[in-house]
Amino acid sequence: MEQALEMMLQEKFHKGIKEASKEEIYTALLCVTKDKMKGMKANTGDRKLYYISAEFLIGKLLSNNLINLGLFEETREVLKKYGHDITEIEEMEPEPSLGNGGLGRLAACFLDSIATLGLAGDGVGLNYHEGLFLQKFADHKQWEDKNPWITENSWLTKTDRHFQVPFKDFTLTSTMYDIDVPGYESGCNKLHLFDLDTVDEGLIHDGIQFDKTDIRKNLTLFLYPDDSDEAGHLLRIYQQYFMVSNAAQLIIREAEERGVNLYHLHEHVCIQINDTHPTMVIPELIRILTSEKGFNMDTAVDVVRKTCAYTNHTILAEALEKWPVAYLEQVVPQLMPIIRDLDARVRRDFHDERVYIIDEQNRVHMAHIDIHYGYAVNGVAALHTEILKESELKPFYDIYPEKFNNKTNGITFRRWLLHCNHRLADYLKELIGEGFVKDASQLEKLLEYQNDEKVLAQLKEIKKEAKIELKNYLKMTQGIEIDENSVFDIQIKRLHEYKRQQMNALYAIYKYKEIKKGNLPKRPVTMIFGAKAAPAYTIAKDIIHLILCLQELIEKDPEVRKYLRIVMVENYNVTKAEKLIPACDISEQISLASKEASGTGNMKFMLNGAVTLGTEDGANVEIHELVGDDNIYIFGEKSEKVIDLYANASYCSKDIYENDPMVEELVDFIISKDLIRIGDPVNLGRLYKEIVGKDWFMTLLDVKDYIRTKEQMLEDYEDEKSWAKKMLVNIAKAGFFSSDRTIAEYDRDIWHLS
Ligand code: 26Q
Repeated sequence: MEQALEMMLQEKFHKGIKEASKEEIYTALLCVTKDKMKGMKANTGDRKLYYISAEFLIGKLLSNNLINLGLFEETREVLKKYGHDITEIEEMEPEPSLGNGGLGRLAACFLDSIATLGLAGDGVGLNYHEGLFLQKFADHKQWEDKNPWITENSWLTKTDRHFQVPFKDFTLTSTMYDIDVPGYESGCNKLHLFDLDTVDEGLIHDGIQFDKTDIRKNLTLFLYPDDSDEAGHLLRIYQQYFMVSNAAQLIIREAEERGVNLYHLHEHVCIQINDTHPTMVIPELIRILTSEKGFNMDTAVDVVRKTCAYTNHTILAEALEKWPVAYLEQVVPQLMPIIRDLDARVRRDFHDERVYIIDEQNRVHMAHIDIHYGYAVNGVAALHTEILKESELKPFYDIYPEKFNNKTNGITFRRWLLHCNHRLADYLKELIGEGFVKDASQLEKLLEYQNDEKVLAQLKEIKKEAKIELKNYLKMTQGIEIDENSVFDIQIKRLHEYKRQQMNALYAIYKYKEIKKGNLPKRPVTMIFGAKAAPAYTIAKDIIHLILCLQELIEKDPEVRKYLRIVMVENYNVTKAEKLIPACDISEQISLASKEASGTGNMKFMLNGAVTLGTEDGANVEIHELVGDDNIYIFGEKSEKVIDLYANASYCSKDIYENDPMVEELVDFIISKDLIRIGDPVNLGRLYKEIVGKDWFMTLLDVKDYIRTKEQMLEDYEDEKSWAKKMLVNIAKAGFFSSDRTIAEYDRDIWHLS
């Protein structure tokens, strides 16, 4: 590495390692690493997977690529020798923000595990120039700005693959960019990101505003542009079709290059559809096979059905995509005859309007296309899959029980342990050997040490060091100084009412009032939030406003801030997650039971020795089963009860508010003089009204049990040894949540690549 780096620096900047700036070293390391990956062998196999996703939240790549190439330690030492610190070099890399949250990060973890298991599988998505917006706080509110990440030297490699993508009024020529995906001690795969040469950042003004109708210039500017209006919806359809038409053409081209007989495509190709966003790949493939490759419709449908599999990530009705026929006619009229034909087949075979593709309001149900015309449907955690089978998708499960299966999500331990928590990873290697890196189940060897006081003390020490590092980072980035001896209680995830950040805010109000009354906690608590709200999601932004107002109220109150702090981290992203997660004591996983399909942050926290405070929702259920009652804090109503409340429309937040003085006092504080003095009465008033009058995600149902349980947790934290044992058990049992396990299951049950 030393020689390669030295040569690259000379070539690019005429400098040696010692004199080069951090930026120059970063750039040179990027180029050296790219060269090394070029020389790697590609994973190959008879059947190749294409994982199509509108999001790939890959995070910074330098360190992870070095780890997977087995070059990280050596590089760190070389840099150290010349007086550079690799963590400072890492900071130079811009984070590609090609995702919103869980679904995009899952796709990135999957790419890492697919490559690591030596499977032939590439990602296919879009090269958004600005990705997701950059979040800024001012006036205690979220503001959005553009977030450019593509610099002259980046991980992208421009290829000479181009395809023609036909829309109603014009045809666009695409360009394919590739990012290498090296496996850990294994071969290399690719992430293919399609783009348009004509896209123009100059279209953007006033934050993230732009002309939504100029498709040639805007198509790949942003991830999910504001979809609050019709032009936004149409642009989303343009993006989706551009993505899948390129994918379909690439898949067929590569199959032909491999000499595959297209009538046997399914034996050599498998397509995973990540949520419904890439669903149009099904009619697009059928269109190409019938109009260009001489297939008749029956055969095309049959081959495509044996090729495609679908993953569902949500049961929120409002997140299930249903496109008006009129929109599709306006953007991709060539698909409509095919979609109508697919619908007619369903109507012929099943006399149940709940499973039709086109409903009586003339909307196309994208998930219905996936389920009828794919060969597998999976949920992302055991509870989620059961809910799909028993309620949300029951009519489909009754027709195709054999298609449904569960694949509990996972995370890559390379990023979420080896990279983000070197101290813990090194200590684990010392204790139980390196085997766990490739076989995560070996983490259970740690259980032998659960009563070993030295080991328990060392785990606490590692946590303390991570807390100090986070403290320094927050001081540097946000000018806020927190206390490493306080309990770090962290909720980081997209802002959504179902995730119930507002319930956590009500806890903050509770604690604030207790401290004011003189009921002082034994140890200070630092509540940390990180969350972006969709730009058009008004209530989500109001919740951010509440949290920022509470933060300010407490910061200005010398009496309270000794015992309670709130920090809302600005522009939460993968890079920040990597700093927050190792430092966490209490992992907040408090969604309304039945609403969080899985969650993956919950897994990252447990792997890094945090204890979960959560509802019986998503993968929390499986975490609970693995660690047992003593090592997790569960509260709140169960999913059956919640589903029942929705079915009977029998939840009434106002009843709880009016009949419980404690709840009333907490909610009233949102519009108290203390907060209105700091914040905006419009935002706070609207949020107050929402919680009292609607509370669709039932905050008030669980808030008291939540407060009680968190208080218990804080008390238990004081028993140092028993808390450290909980940390140890959580780490030891996290092996199940390795995405290597998840991917091995996808391969065994769905993909059959190996
Ligand atoms: C749909 C229609 C129109 C516009 C946008 C969308 C849209 C965009 C993004 C719908 C859903 C998403 C993202 C969903 C997501 O991130 N789901 C999460 O997936 C994780 C991985 O499976 C789970 O762990 C989380 O529980 C789930 O919320």
